[in-house]
Amino acid sequence: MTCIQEKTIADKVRADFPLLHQEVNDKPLVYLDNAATSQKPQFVINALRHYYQEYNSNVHRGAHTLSGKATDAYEGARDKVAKFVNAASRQEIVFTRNATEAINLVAYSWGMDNLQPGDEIITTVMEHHSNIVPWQLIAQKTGAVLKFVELTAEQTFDFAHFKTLLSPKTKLVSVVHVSNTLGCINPVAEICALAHQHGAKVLIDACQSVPHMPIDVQQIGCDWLVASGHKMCAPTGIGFLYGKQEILESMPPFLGGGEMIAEVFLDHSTYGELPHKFEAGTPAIGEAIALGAAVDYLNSIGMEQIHAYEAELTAYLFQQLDKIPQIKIYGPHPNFKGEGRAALAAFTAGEVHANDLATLLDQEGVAIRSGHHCTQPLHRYLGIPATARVSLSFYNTREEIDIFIKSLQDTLDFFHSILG
Ligand code: C6P
Repeated sequence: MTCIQEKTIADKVRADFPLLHQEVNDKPLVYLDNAATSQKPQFVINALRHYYQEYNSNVHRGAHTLSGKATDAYEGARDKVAKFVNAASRQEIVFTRNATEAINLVAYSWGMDNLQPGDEIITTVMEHHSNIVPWQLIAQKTGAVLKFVELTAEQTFDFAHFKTLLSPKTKLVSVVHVSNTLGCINPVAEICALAHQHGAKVLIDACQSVPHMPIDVQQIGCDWLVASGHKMCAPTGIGFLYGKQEILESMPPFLGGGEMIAEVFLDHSTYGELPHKFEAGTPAIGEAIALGAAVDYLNSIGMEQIHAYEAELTAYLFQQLDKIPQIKIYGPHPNFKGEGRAALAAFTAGEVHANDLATLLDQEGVAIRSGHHCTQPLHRYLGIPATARVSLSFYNTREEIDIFIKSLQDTLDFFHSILG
């Protein structure tokens, strides 16, 4: 009897990604650095090329046909992003360069206006530098104080500790949804509900969740949420800030210049409506349009389906990594279905340095990341200088995980043969 295997999502979509079909160091590329940046489907590349070849024009200012076309496509991309995260209105989506710029926008615009000496900002020890450094800068300027939620024994968000940090002094909670190092999925809806009971606002860094699972900002209940396009099949140079309309309306502009004004006089200016108030200067038009195409592409596969397939891959990855005794993975372990954490694993391998591992794996065509992944405080908290990190996407396959595991095992065997 022949058994016909059902096609996986990866089987169906791999042909869409031109970059995946190449050799690196004379070996077929196995790209497992998706948390750093995702690859781009031809559909998205075409959207960018099409803009530059067919209707490159500035937006919101030209009476001519091409400018109208560019404006419609740019604003159409905003509608797509708004729907993708279930924002209540398109005014709630501000295009930024990336998630980092979106956090800085909130830190400078809202933070400088609303934080006083002694006010408290709660964040966590697992944050990316992008969700620590802007708050340090604002704390230095305003006299606000930073507090950090620590980890549970399973290396997840310690909710009990979070509760002890909340007080009437808490003005802001800024938390990552999915850690880029621990892979834990934080209980963001519960965090928002509790923070709001204490009168604090909440920002969610959704860089590592938006590309991998359905996101509903209204269900989460956050005040702001940020993400980067380049991690969700779109180009670099484009990201977005979601903010509740009444909060964005109450915030002053972050950057001043063209596009964001209503009227300019020599001694003062009035500002445009949302979201333009926060989009000073000529935006990344083609990149925003391509982000809209990336949203269309992800929707055509389905975010539920992507999440479920990546969970299967996660279960398989952990089964295989667990067979190698020297490997210590950080963050929570998934259940047998691969649920309970994101599709990435940051790990150490005994005495072998993560950078050496990544360099030798690269010789086998396997791309992983090594170092601190912009979470130096977390690495310090865990008492380790660096980790190697493998991070998956919906276009990865079990066969690629097998190649990674074999290369990893061969590399470790090599090191043990020379280190004794
Ligand atoms: N993490 C990684 O390899 P930008 O640079 O603005 O696009 O994204 C910043 C950022 C913010 N938060 C989280 C949770 C992130 O993972 C990142 C980017 C990459 O893990 C590059 S350091």
